[in-house]
Order: sequence, then C-alpha cells, then structure tokens
Amino acid sequence: MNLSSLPPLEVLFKNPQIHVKNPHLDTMEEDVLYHFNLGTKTHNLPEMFGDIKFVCVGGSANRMKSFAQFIQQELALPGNMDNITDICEGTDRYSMYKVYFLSPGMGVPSISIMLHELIKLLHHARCIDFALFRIGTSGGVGLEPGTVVVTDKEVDCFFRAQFEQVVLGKVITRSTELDVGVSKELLQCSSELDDVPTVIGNTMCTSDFYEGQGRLDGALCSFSTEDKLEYLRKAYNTGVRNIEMESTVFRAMCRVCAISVIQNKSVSNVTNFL
Ligand code: R2B
Repeated sequence: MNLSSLPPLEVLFKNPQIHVKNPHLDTMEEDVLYHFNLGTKTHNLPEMFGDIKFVCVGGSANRMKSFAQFIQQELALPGNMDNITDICEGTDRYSMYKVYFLSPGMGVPSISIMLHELIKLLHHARCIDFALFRIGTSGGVGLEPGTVVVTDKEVDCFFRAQFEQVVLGKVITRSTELDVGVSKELLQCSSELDDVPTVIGNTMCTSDFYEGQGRLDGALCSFSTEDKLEYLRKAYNTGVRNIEMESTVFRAMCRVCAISVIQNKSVSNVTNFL
C-alpha cells in the first residue's frame, strides 16, 4: 500500500474543537488520567500532545506498535522506528505510541475507559484539527475475508443506531448516528488501492464474542445453527456487514463531545449464509 498516493487526510476530515461534557472538570485542581499514567500536574500535556493531527485507536498493543512503525516509515518521520516508545509504559492497561496509536483493549468497558481519558487528554492538550480513526479486525457478514468495512452506521445487537449505558442505575441512550460523507470519501480512497477490497456497511457491536456474535464454539451455546443463520441473515438484510465489540460506544461518546471519527475494520473471519 502506498500511503503517499492518498489525499491528505486533513482534507477529508477535521475536528475543530472538543467539547468535554463534564462541568466538574473545570473545578478540579488536577486531572489524573489513571489508565494512561498521565496527569495535568505531572505532565505538560499541551507540549507532549498539542501537535497531534491523527489519532488512531485499535487492535492489540503489539499490532498498534507495528502499525505505528509502519506509518513512521511510510511518512518518513524522524526517529528510529525500532526504538519507538510506549508513552503509557508506566501502566499495562493501554499502550500509546506517538504518531498517535492507542490500543484500546477488547469490548465496550475497556474502550470506554480509554475514551474518557483520551478525550480529556486531547482537551487538556488543546488539540484542534485532528482526525480520529479506529481500525481493527471484525467478523464479516456475507463478505470475503480480507475485505475492509468502512462503517456507515454503528448498531447494537437489535440493529438500532444507539448505545445504552447504565448511569446511576438508569439506562441512558446515546445516538450513534454519524456524519454522512466521510465514509464515502474513504471508500473513494480505497478505490485507488488495488489490493484492498472495501465496502461501506453497518457495523454491529456486541457485548460478547461467542454467543453474542452467534458463534457455536463457546463454552456455552444456547441456540441452533439455524437460529444463528436466521439472525445473521436478518442482520445482513438491515445492512450489517461486520460484527465487533466497541464501535457503538466509540461513536456515541465522540458524538456527544463533538468529535467526528472514522471507523474502519478488516474482516478476519466470516460466516457465509447467503
Ligand atoms: C474485534 O476483535 C476482538 C475480539 O476478538 C474485539 O476487540 C473486536 O471488536
């Protein structure tokens, strides 16, 4: 893949200003980003992060490190790519590499903790005009392995474009409706790359990898093969093209804070039922 053939990403996408939606933050003397091992008193966040233009979230710590090294080389950025350091090395919760890549762990609870701290970090660092991407693997629905799905809409396991969070014992529903247009621009970029079959589709977010995604090989299985195929067919008919475990909370939280994001996942395993 030749990255230099792509249009400049800031042309595709910009985030002018972050709106953190927490009035308590203004009254706090110090904000500690516990899971990044960073804080507003212990670190000069604007100096460390104020120049960020791209943040990429996704995959395991090792995959993010390899991707950071790949991008460093492709963009011919200064520094030795073999010595790329993990900014969060003081904690084993997440990893972060500057050109900015973050490994968010698996599932909604893990990525939601990371997002609270990432959004505050970008806010404290006074970052503007950056692009936030999420990449990773997913299970395909009626697609060939290796296909990239650019998410058009994130849906829950009832195919609704929303994310439900329990707050103080009450269910809060946040929308995952997004900016139309960005996904089409990304699809256009991918059409210039020969070896990357890409589609736009809905991404379904589940809270479990096995039963939650209709897999028959977990420790428990409460349904038949026919039940599974019927559910996946229904998902396909509503526009779902891949299934993973973080997309709805990612979109919903960023949306509330006025951050536009691009979610992009490759299909690593598939169920063919069409
Ligand atoms: C894709 O892959 C992981 C499960 O194997 C999960 O994080 C996801 O969304």
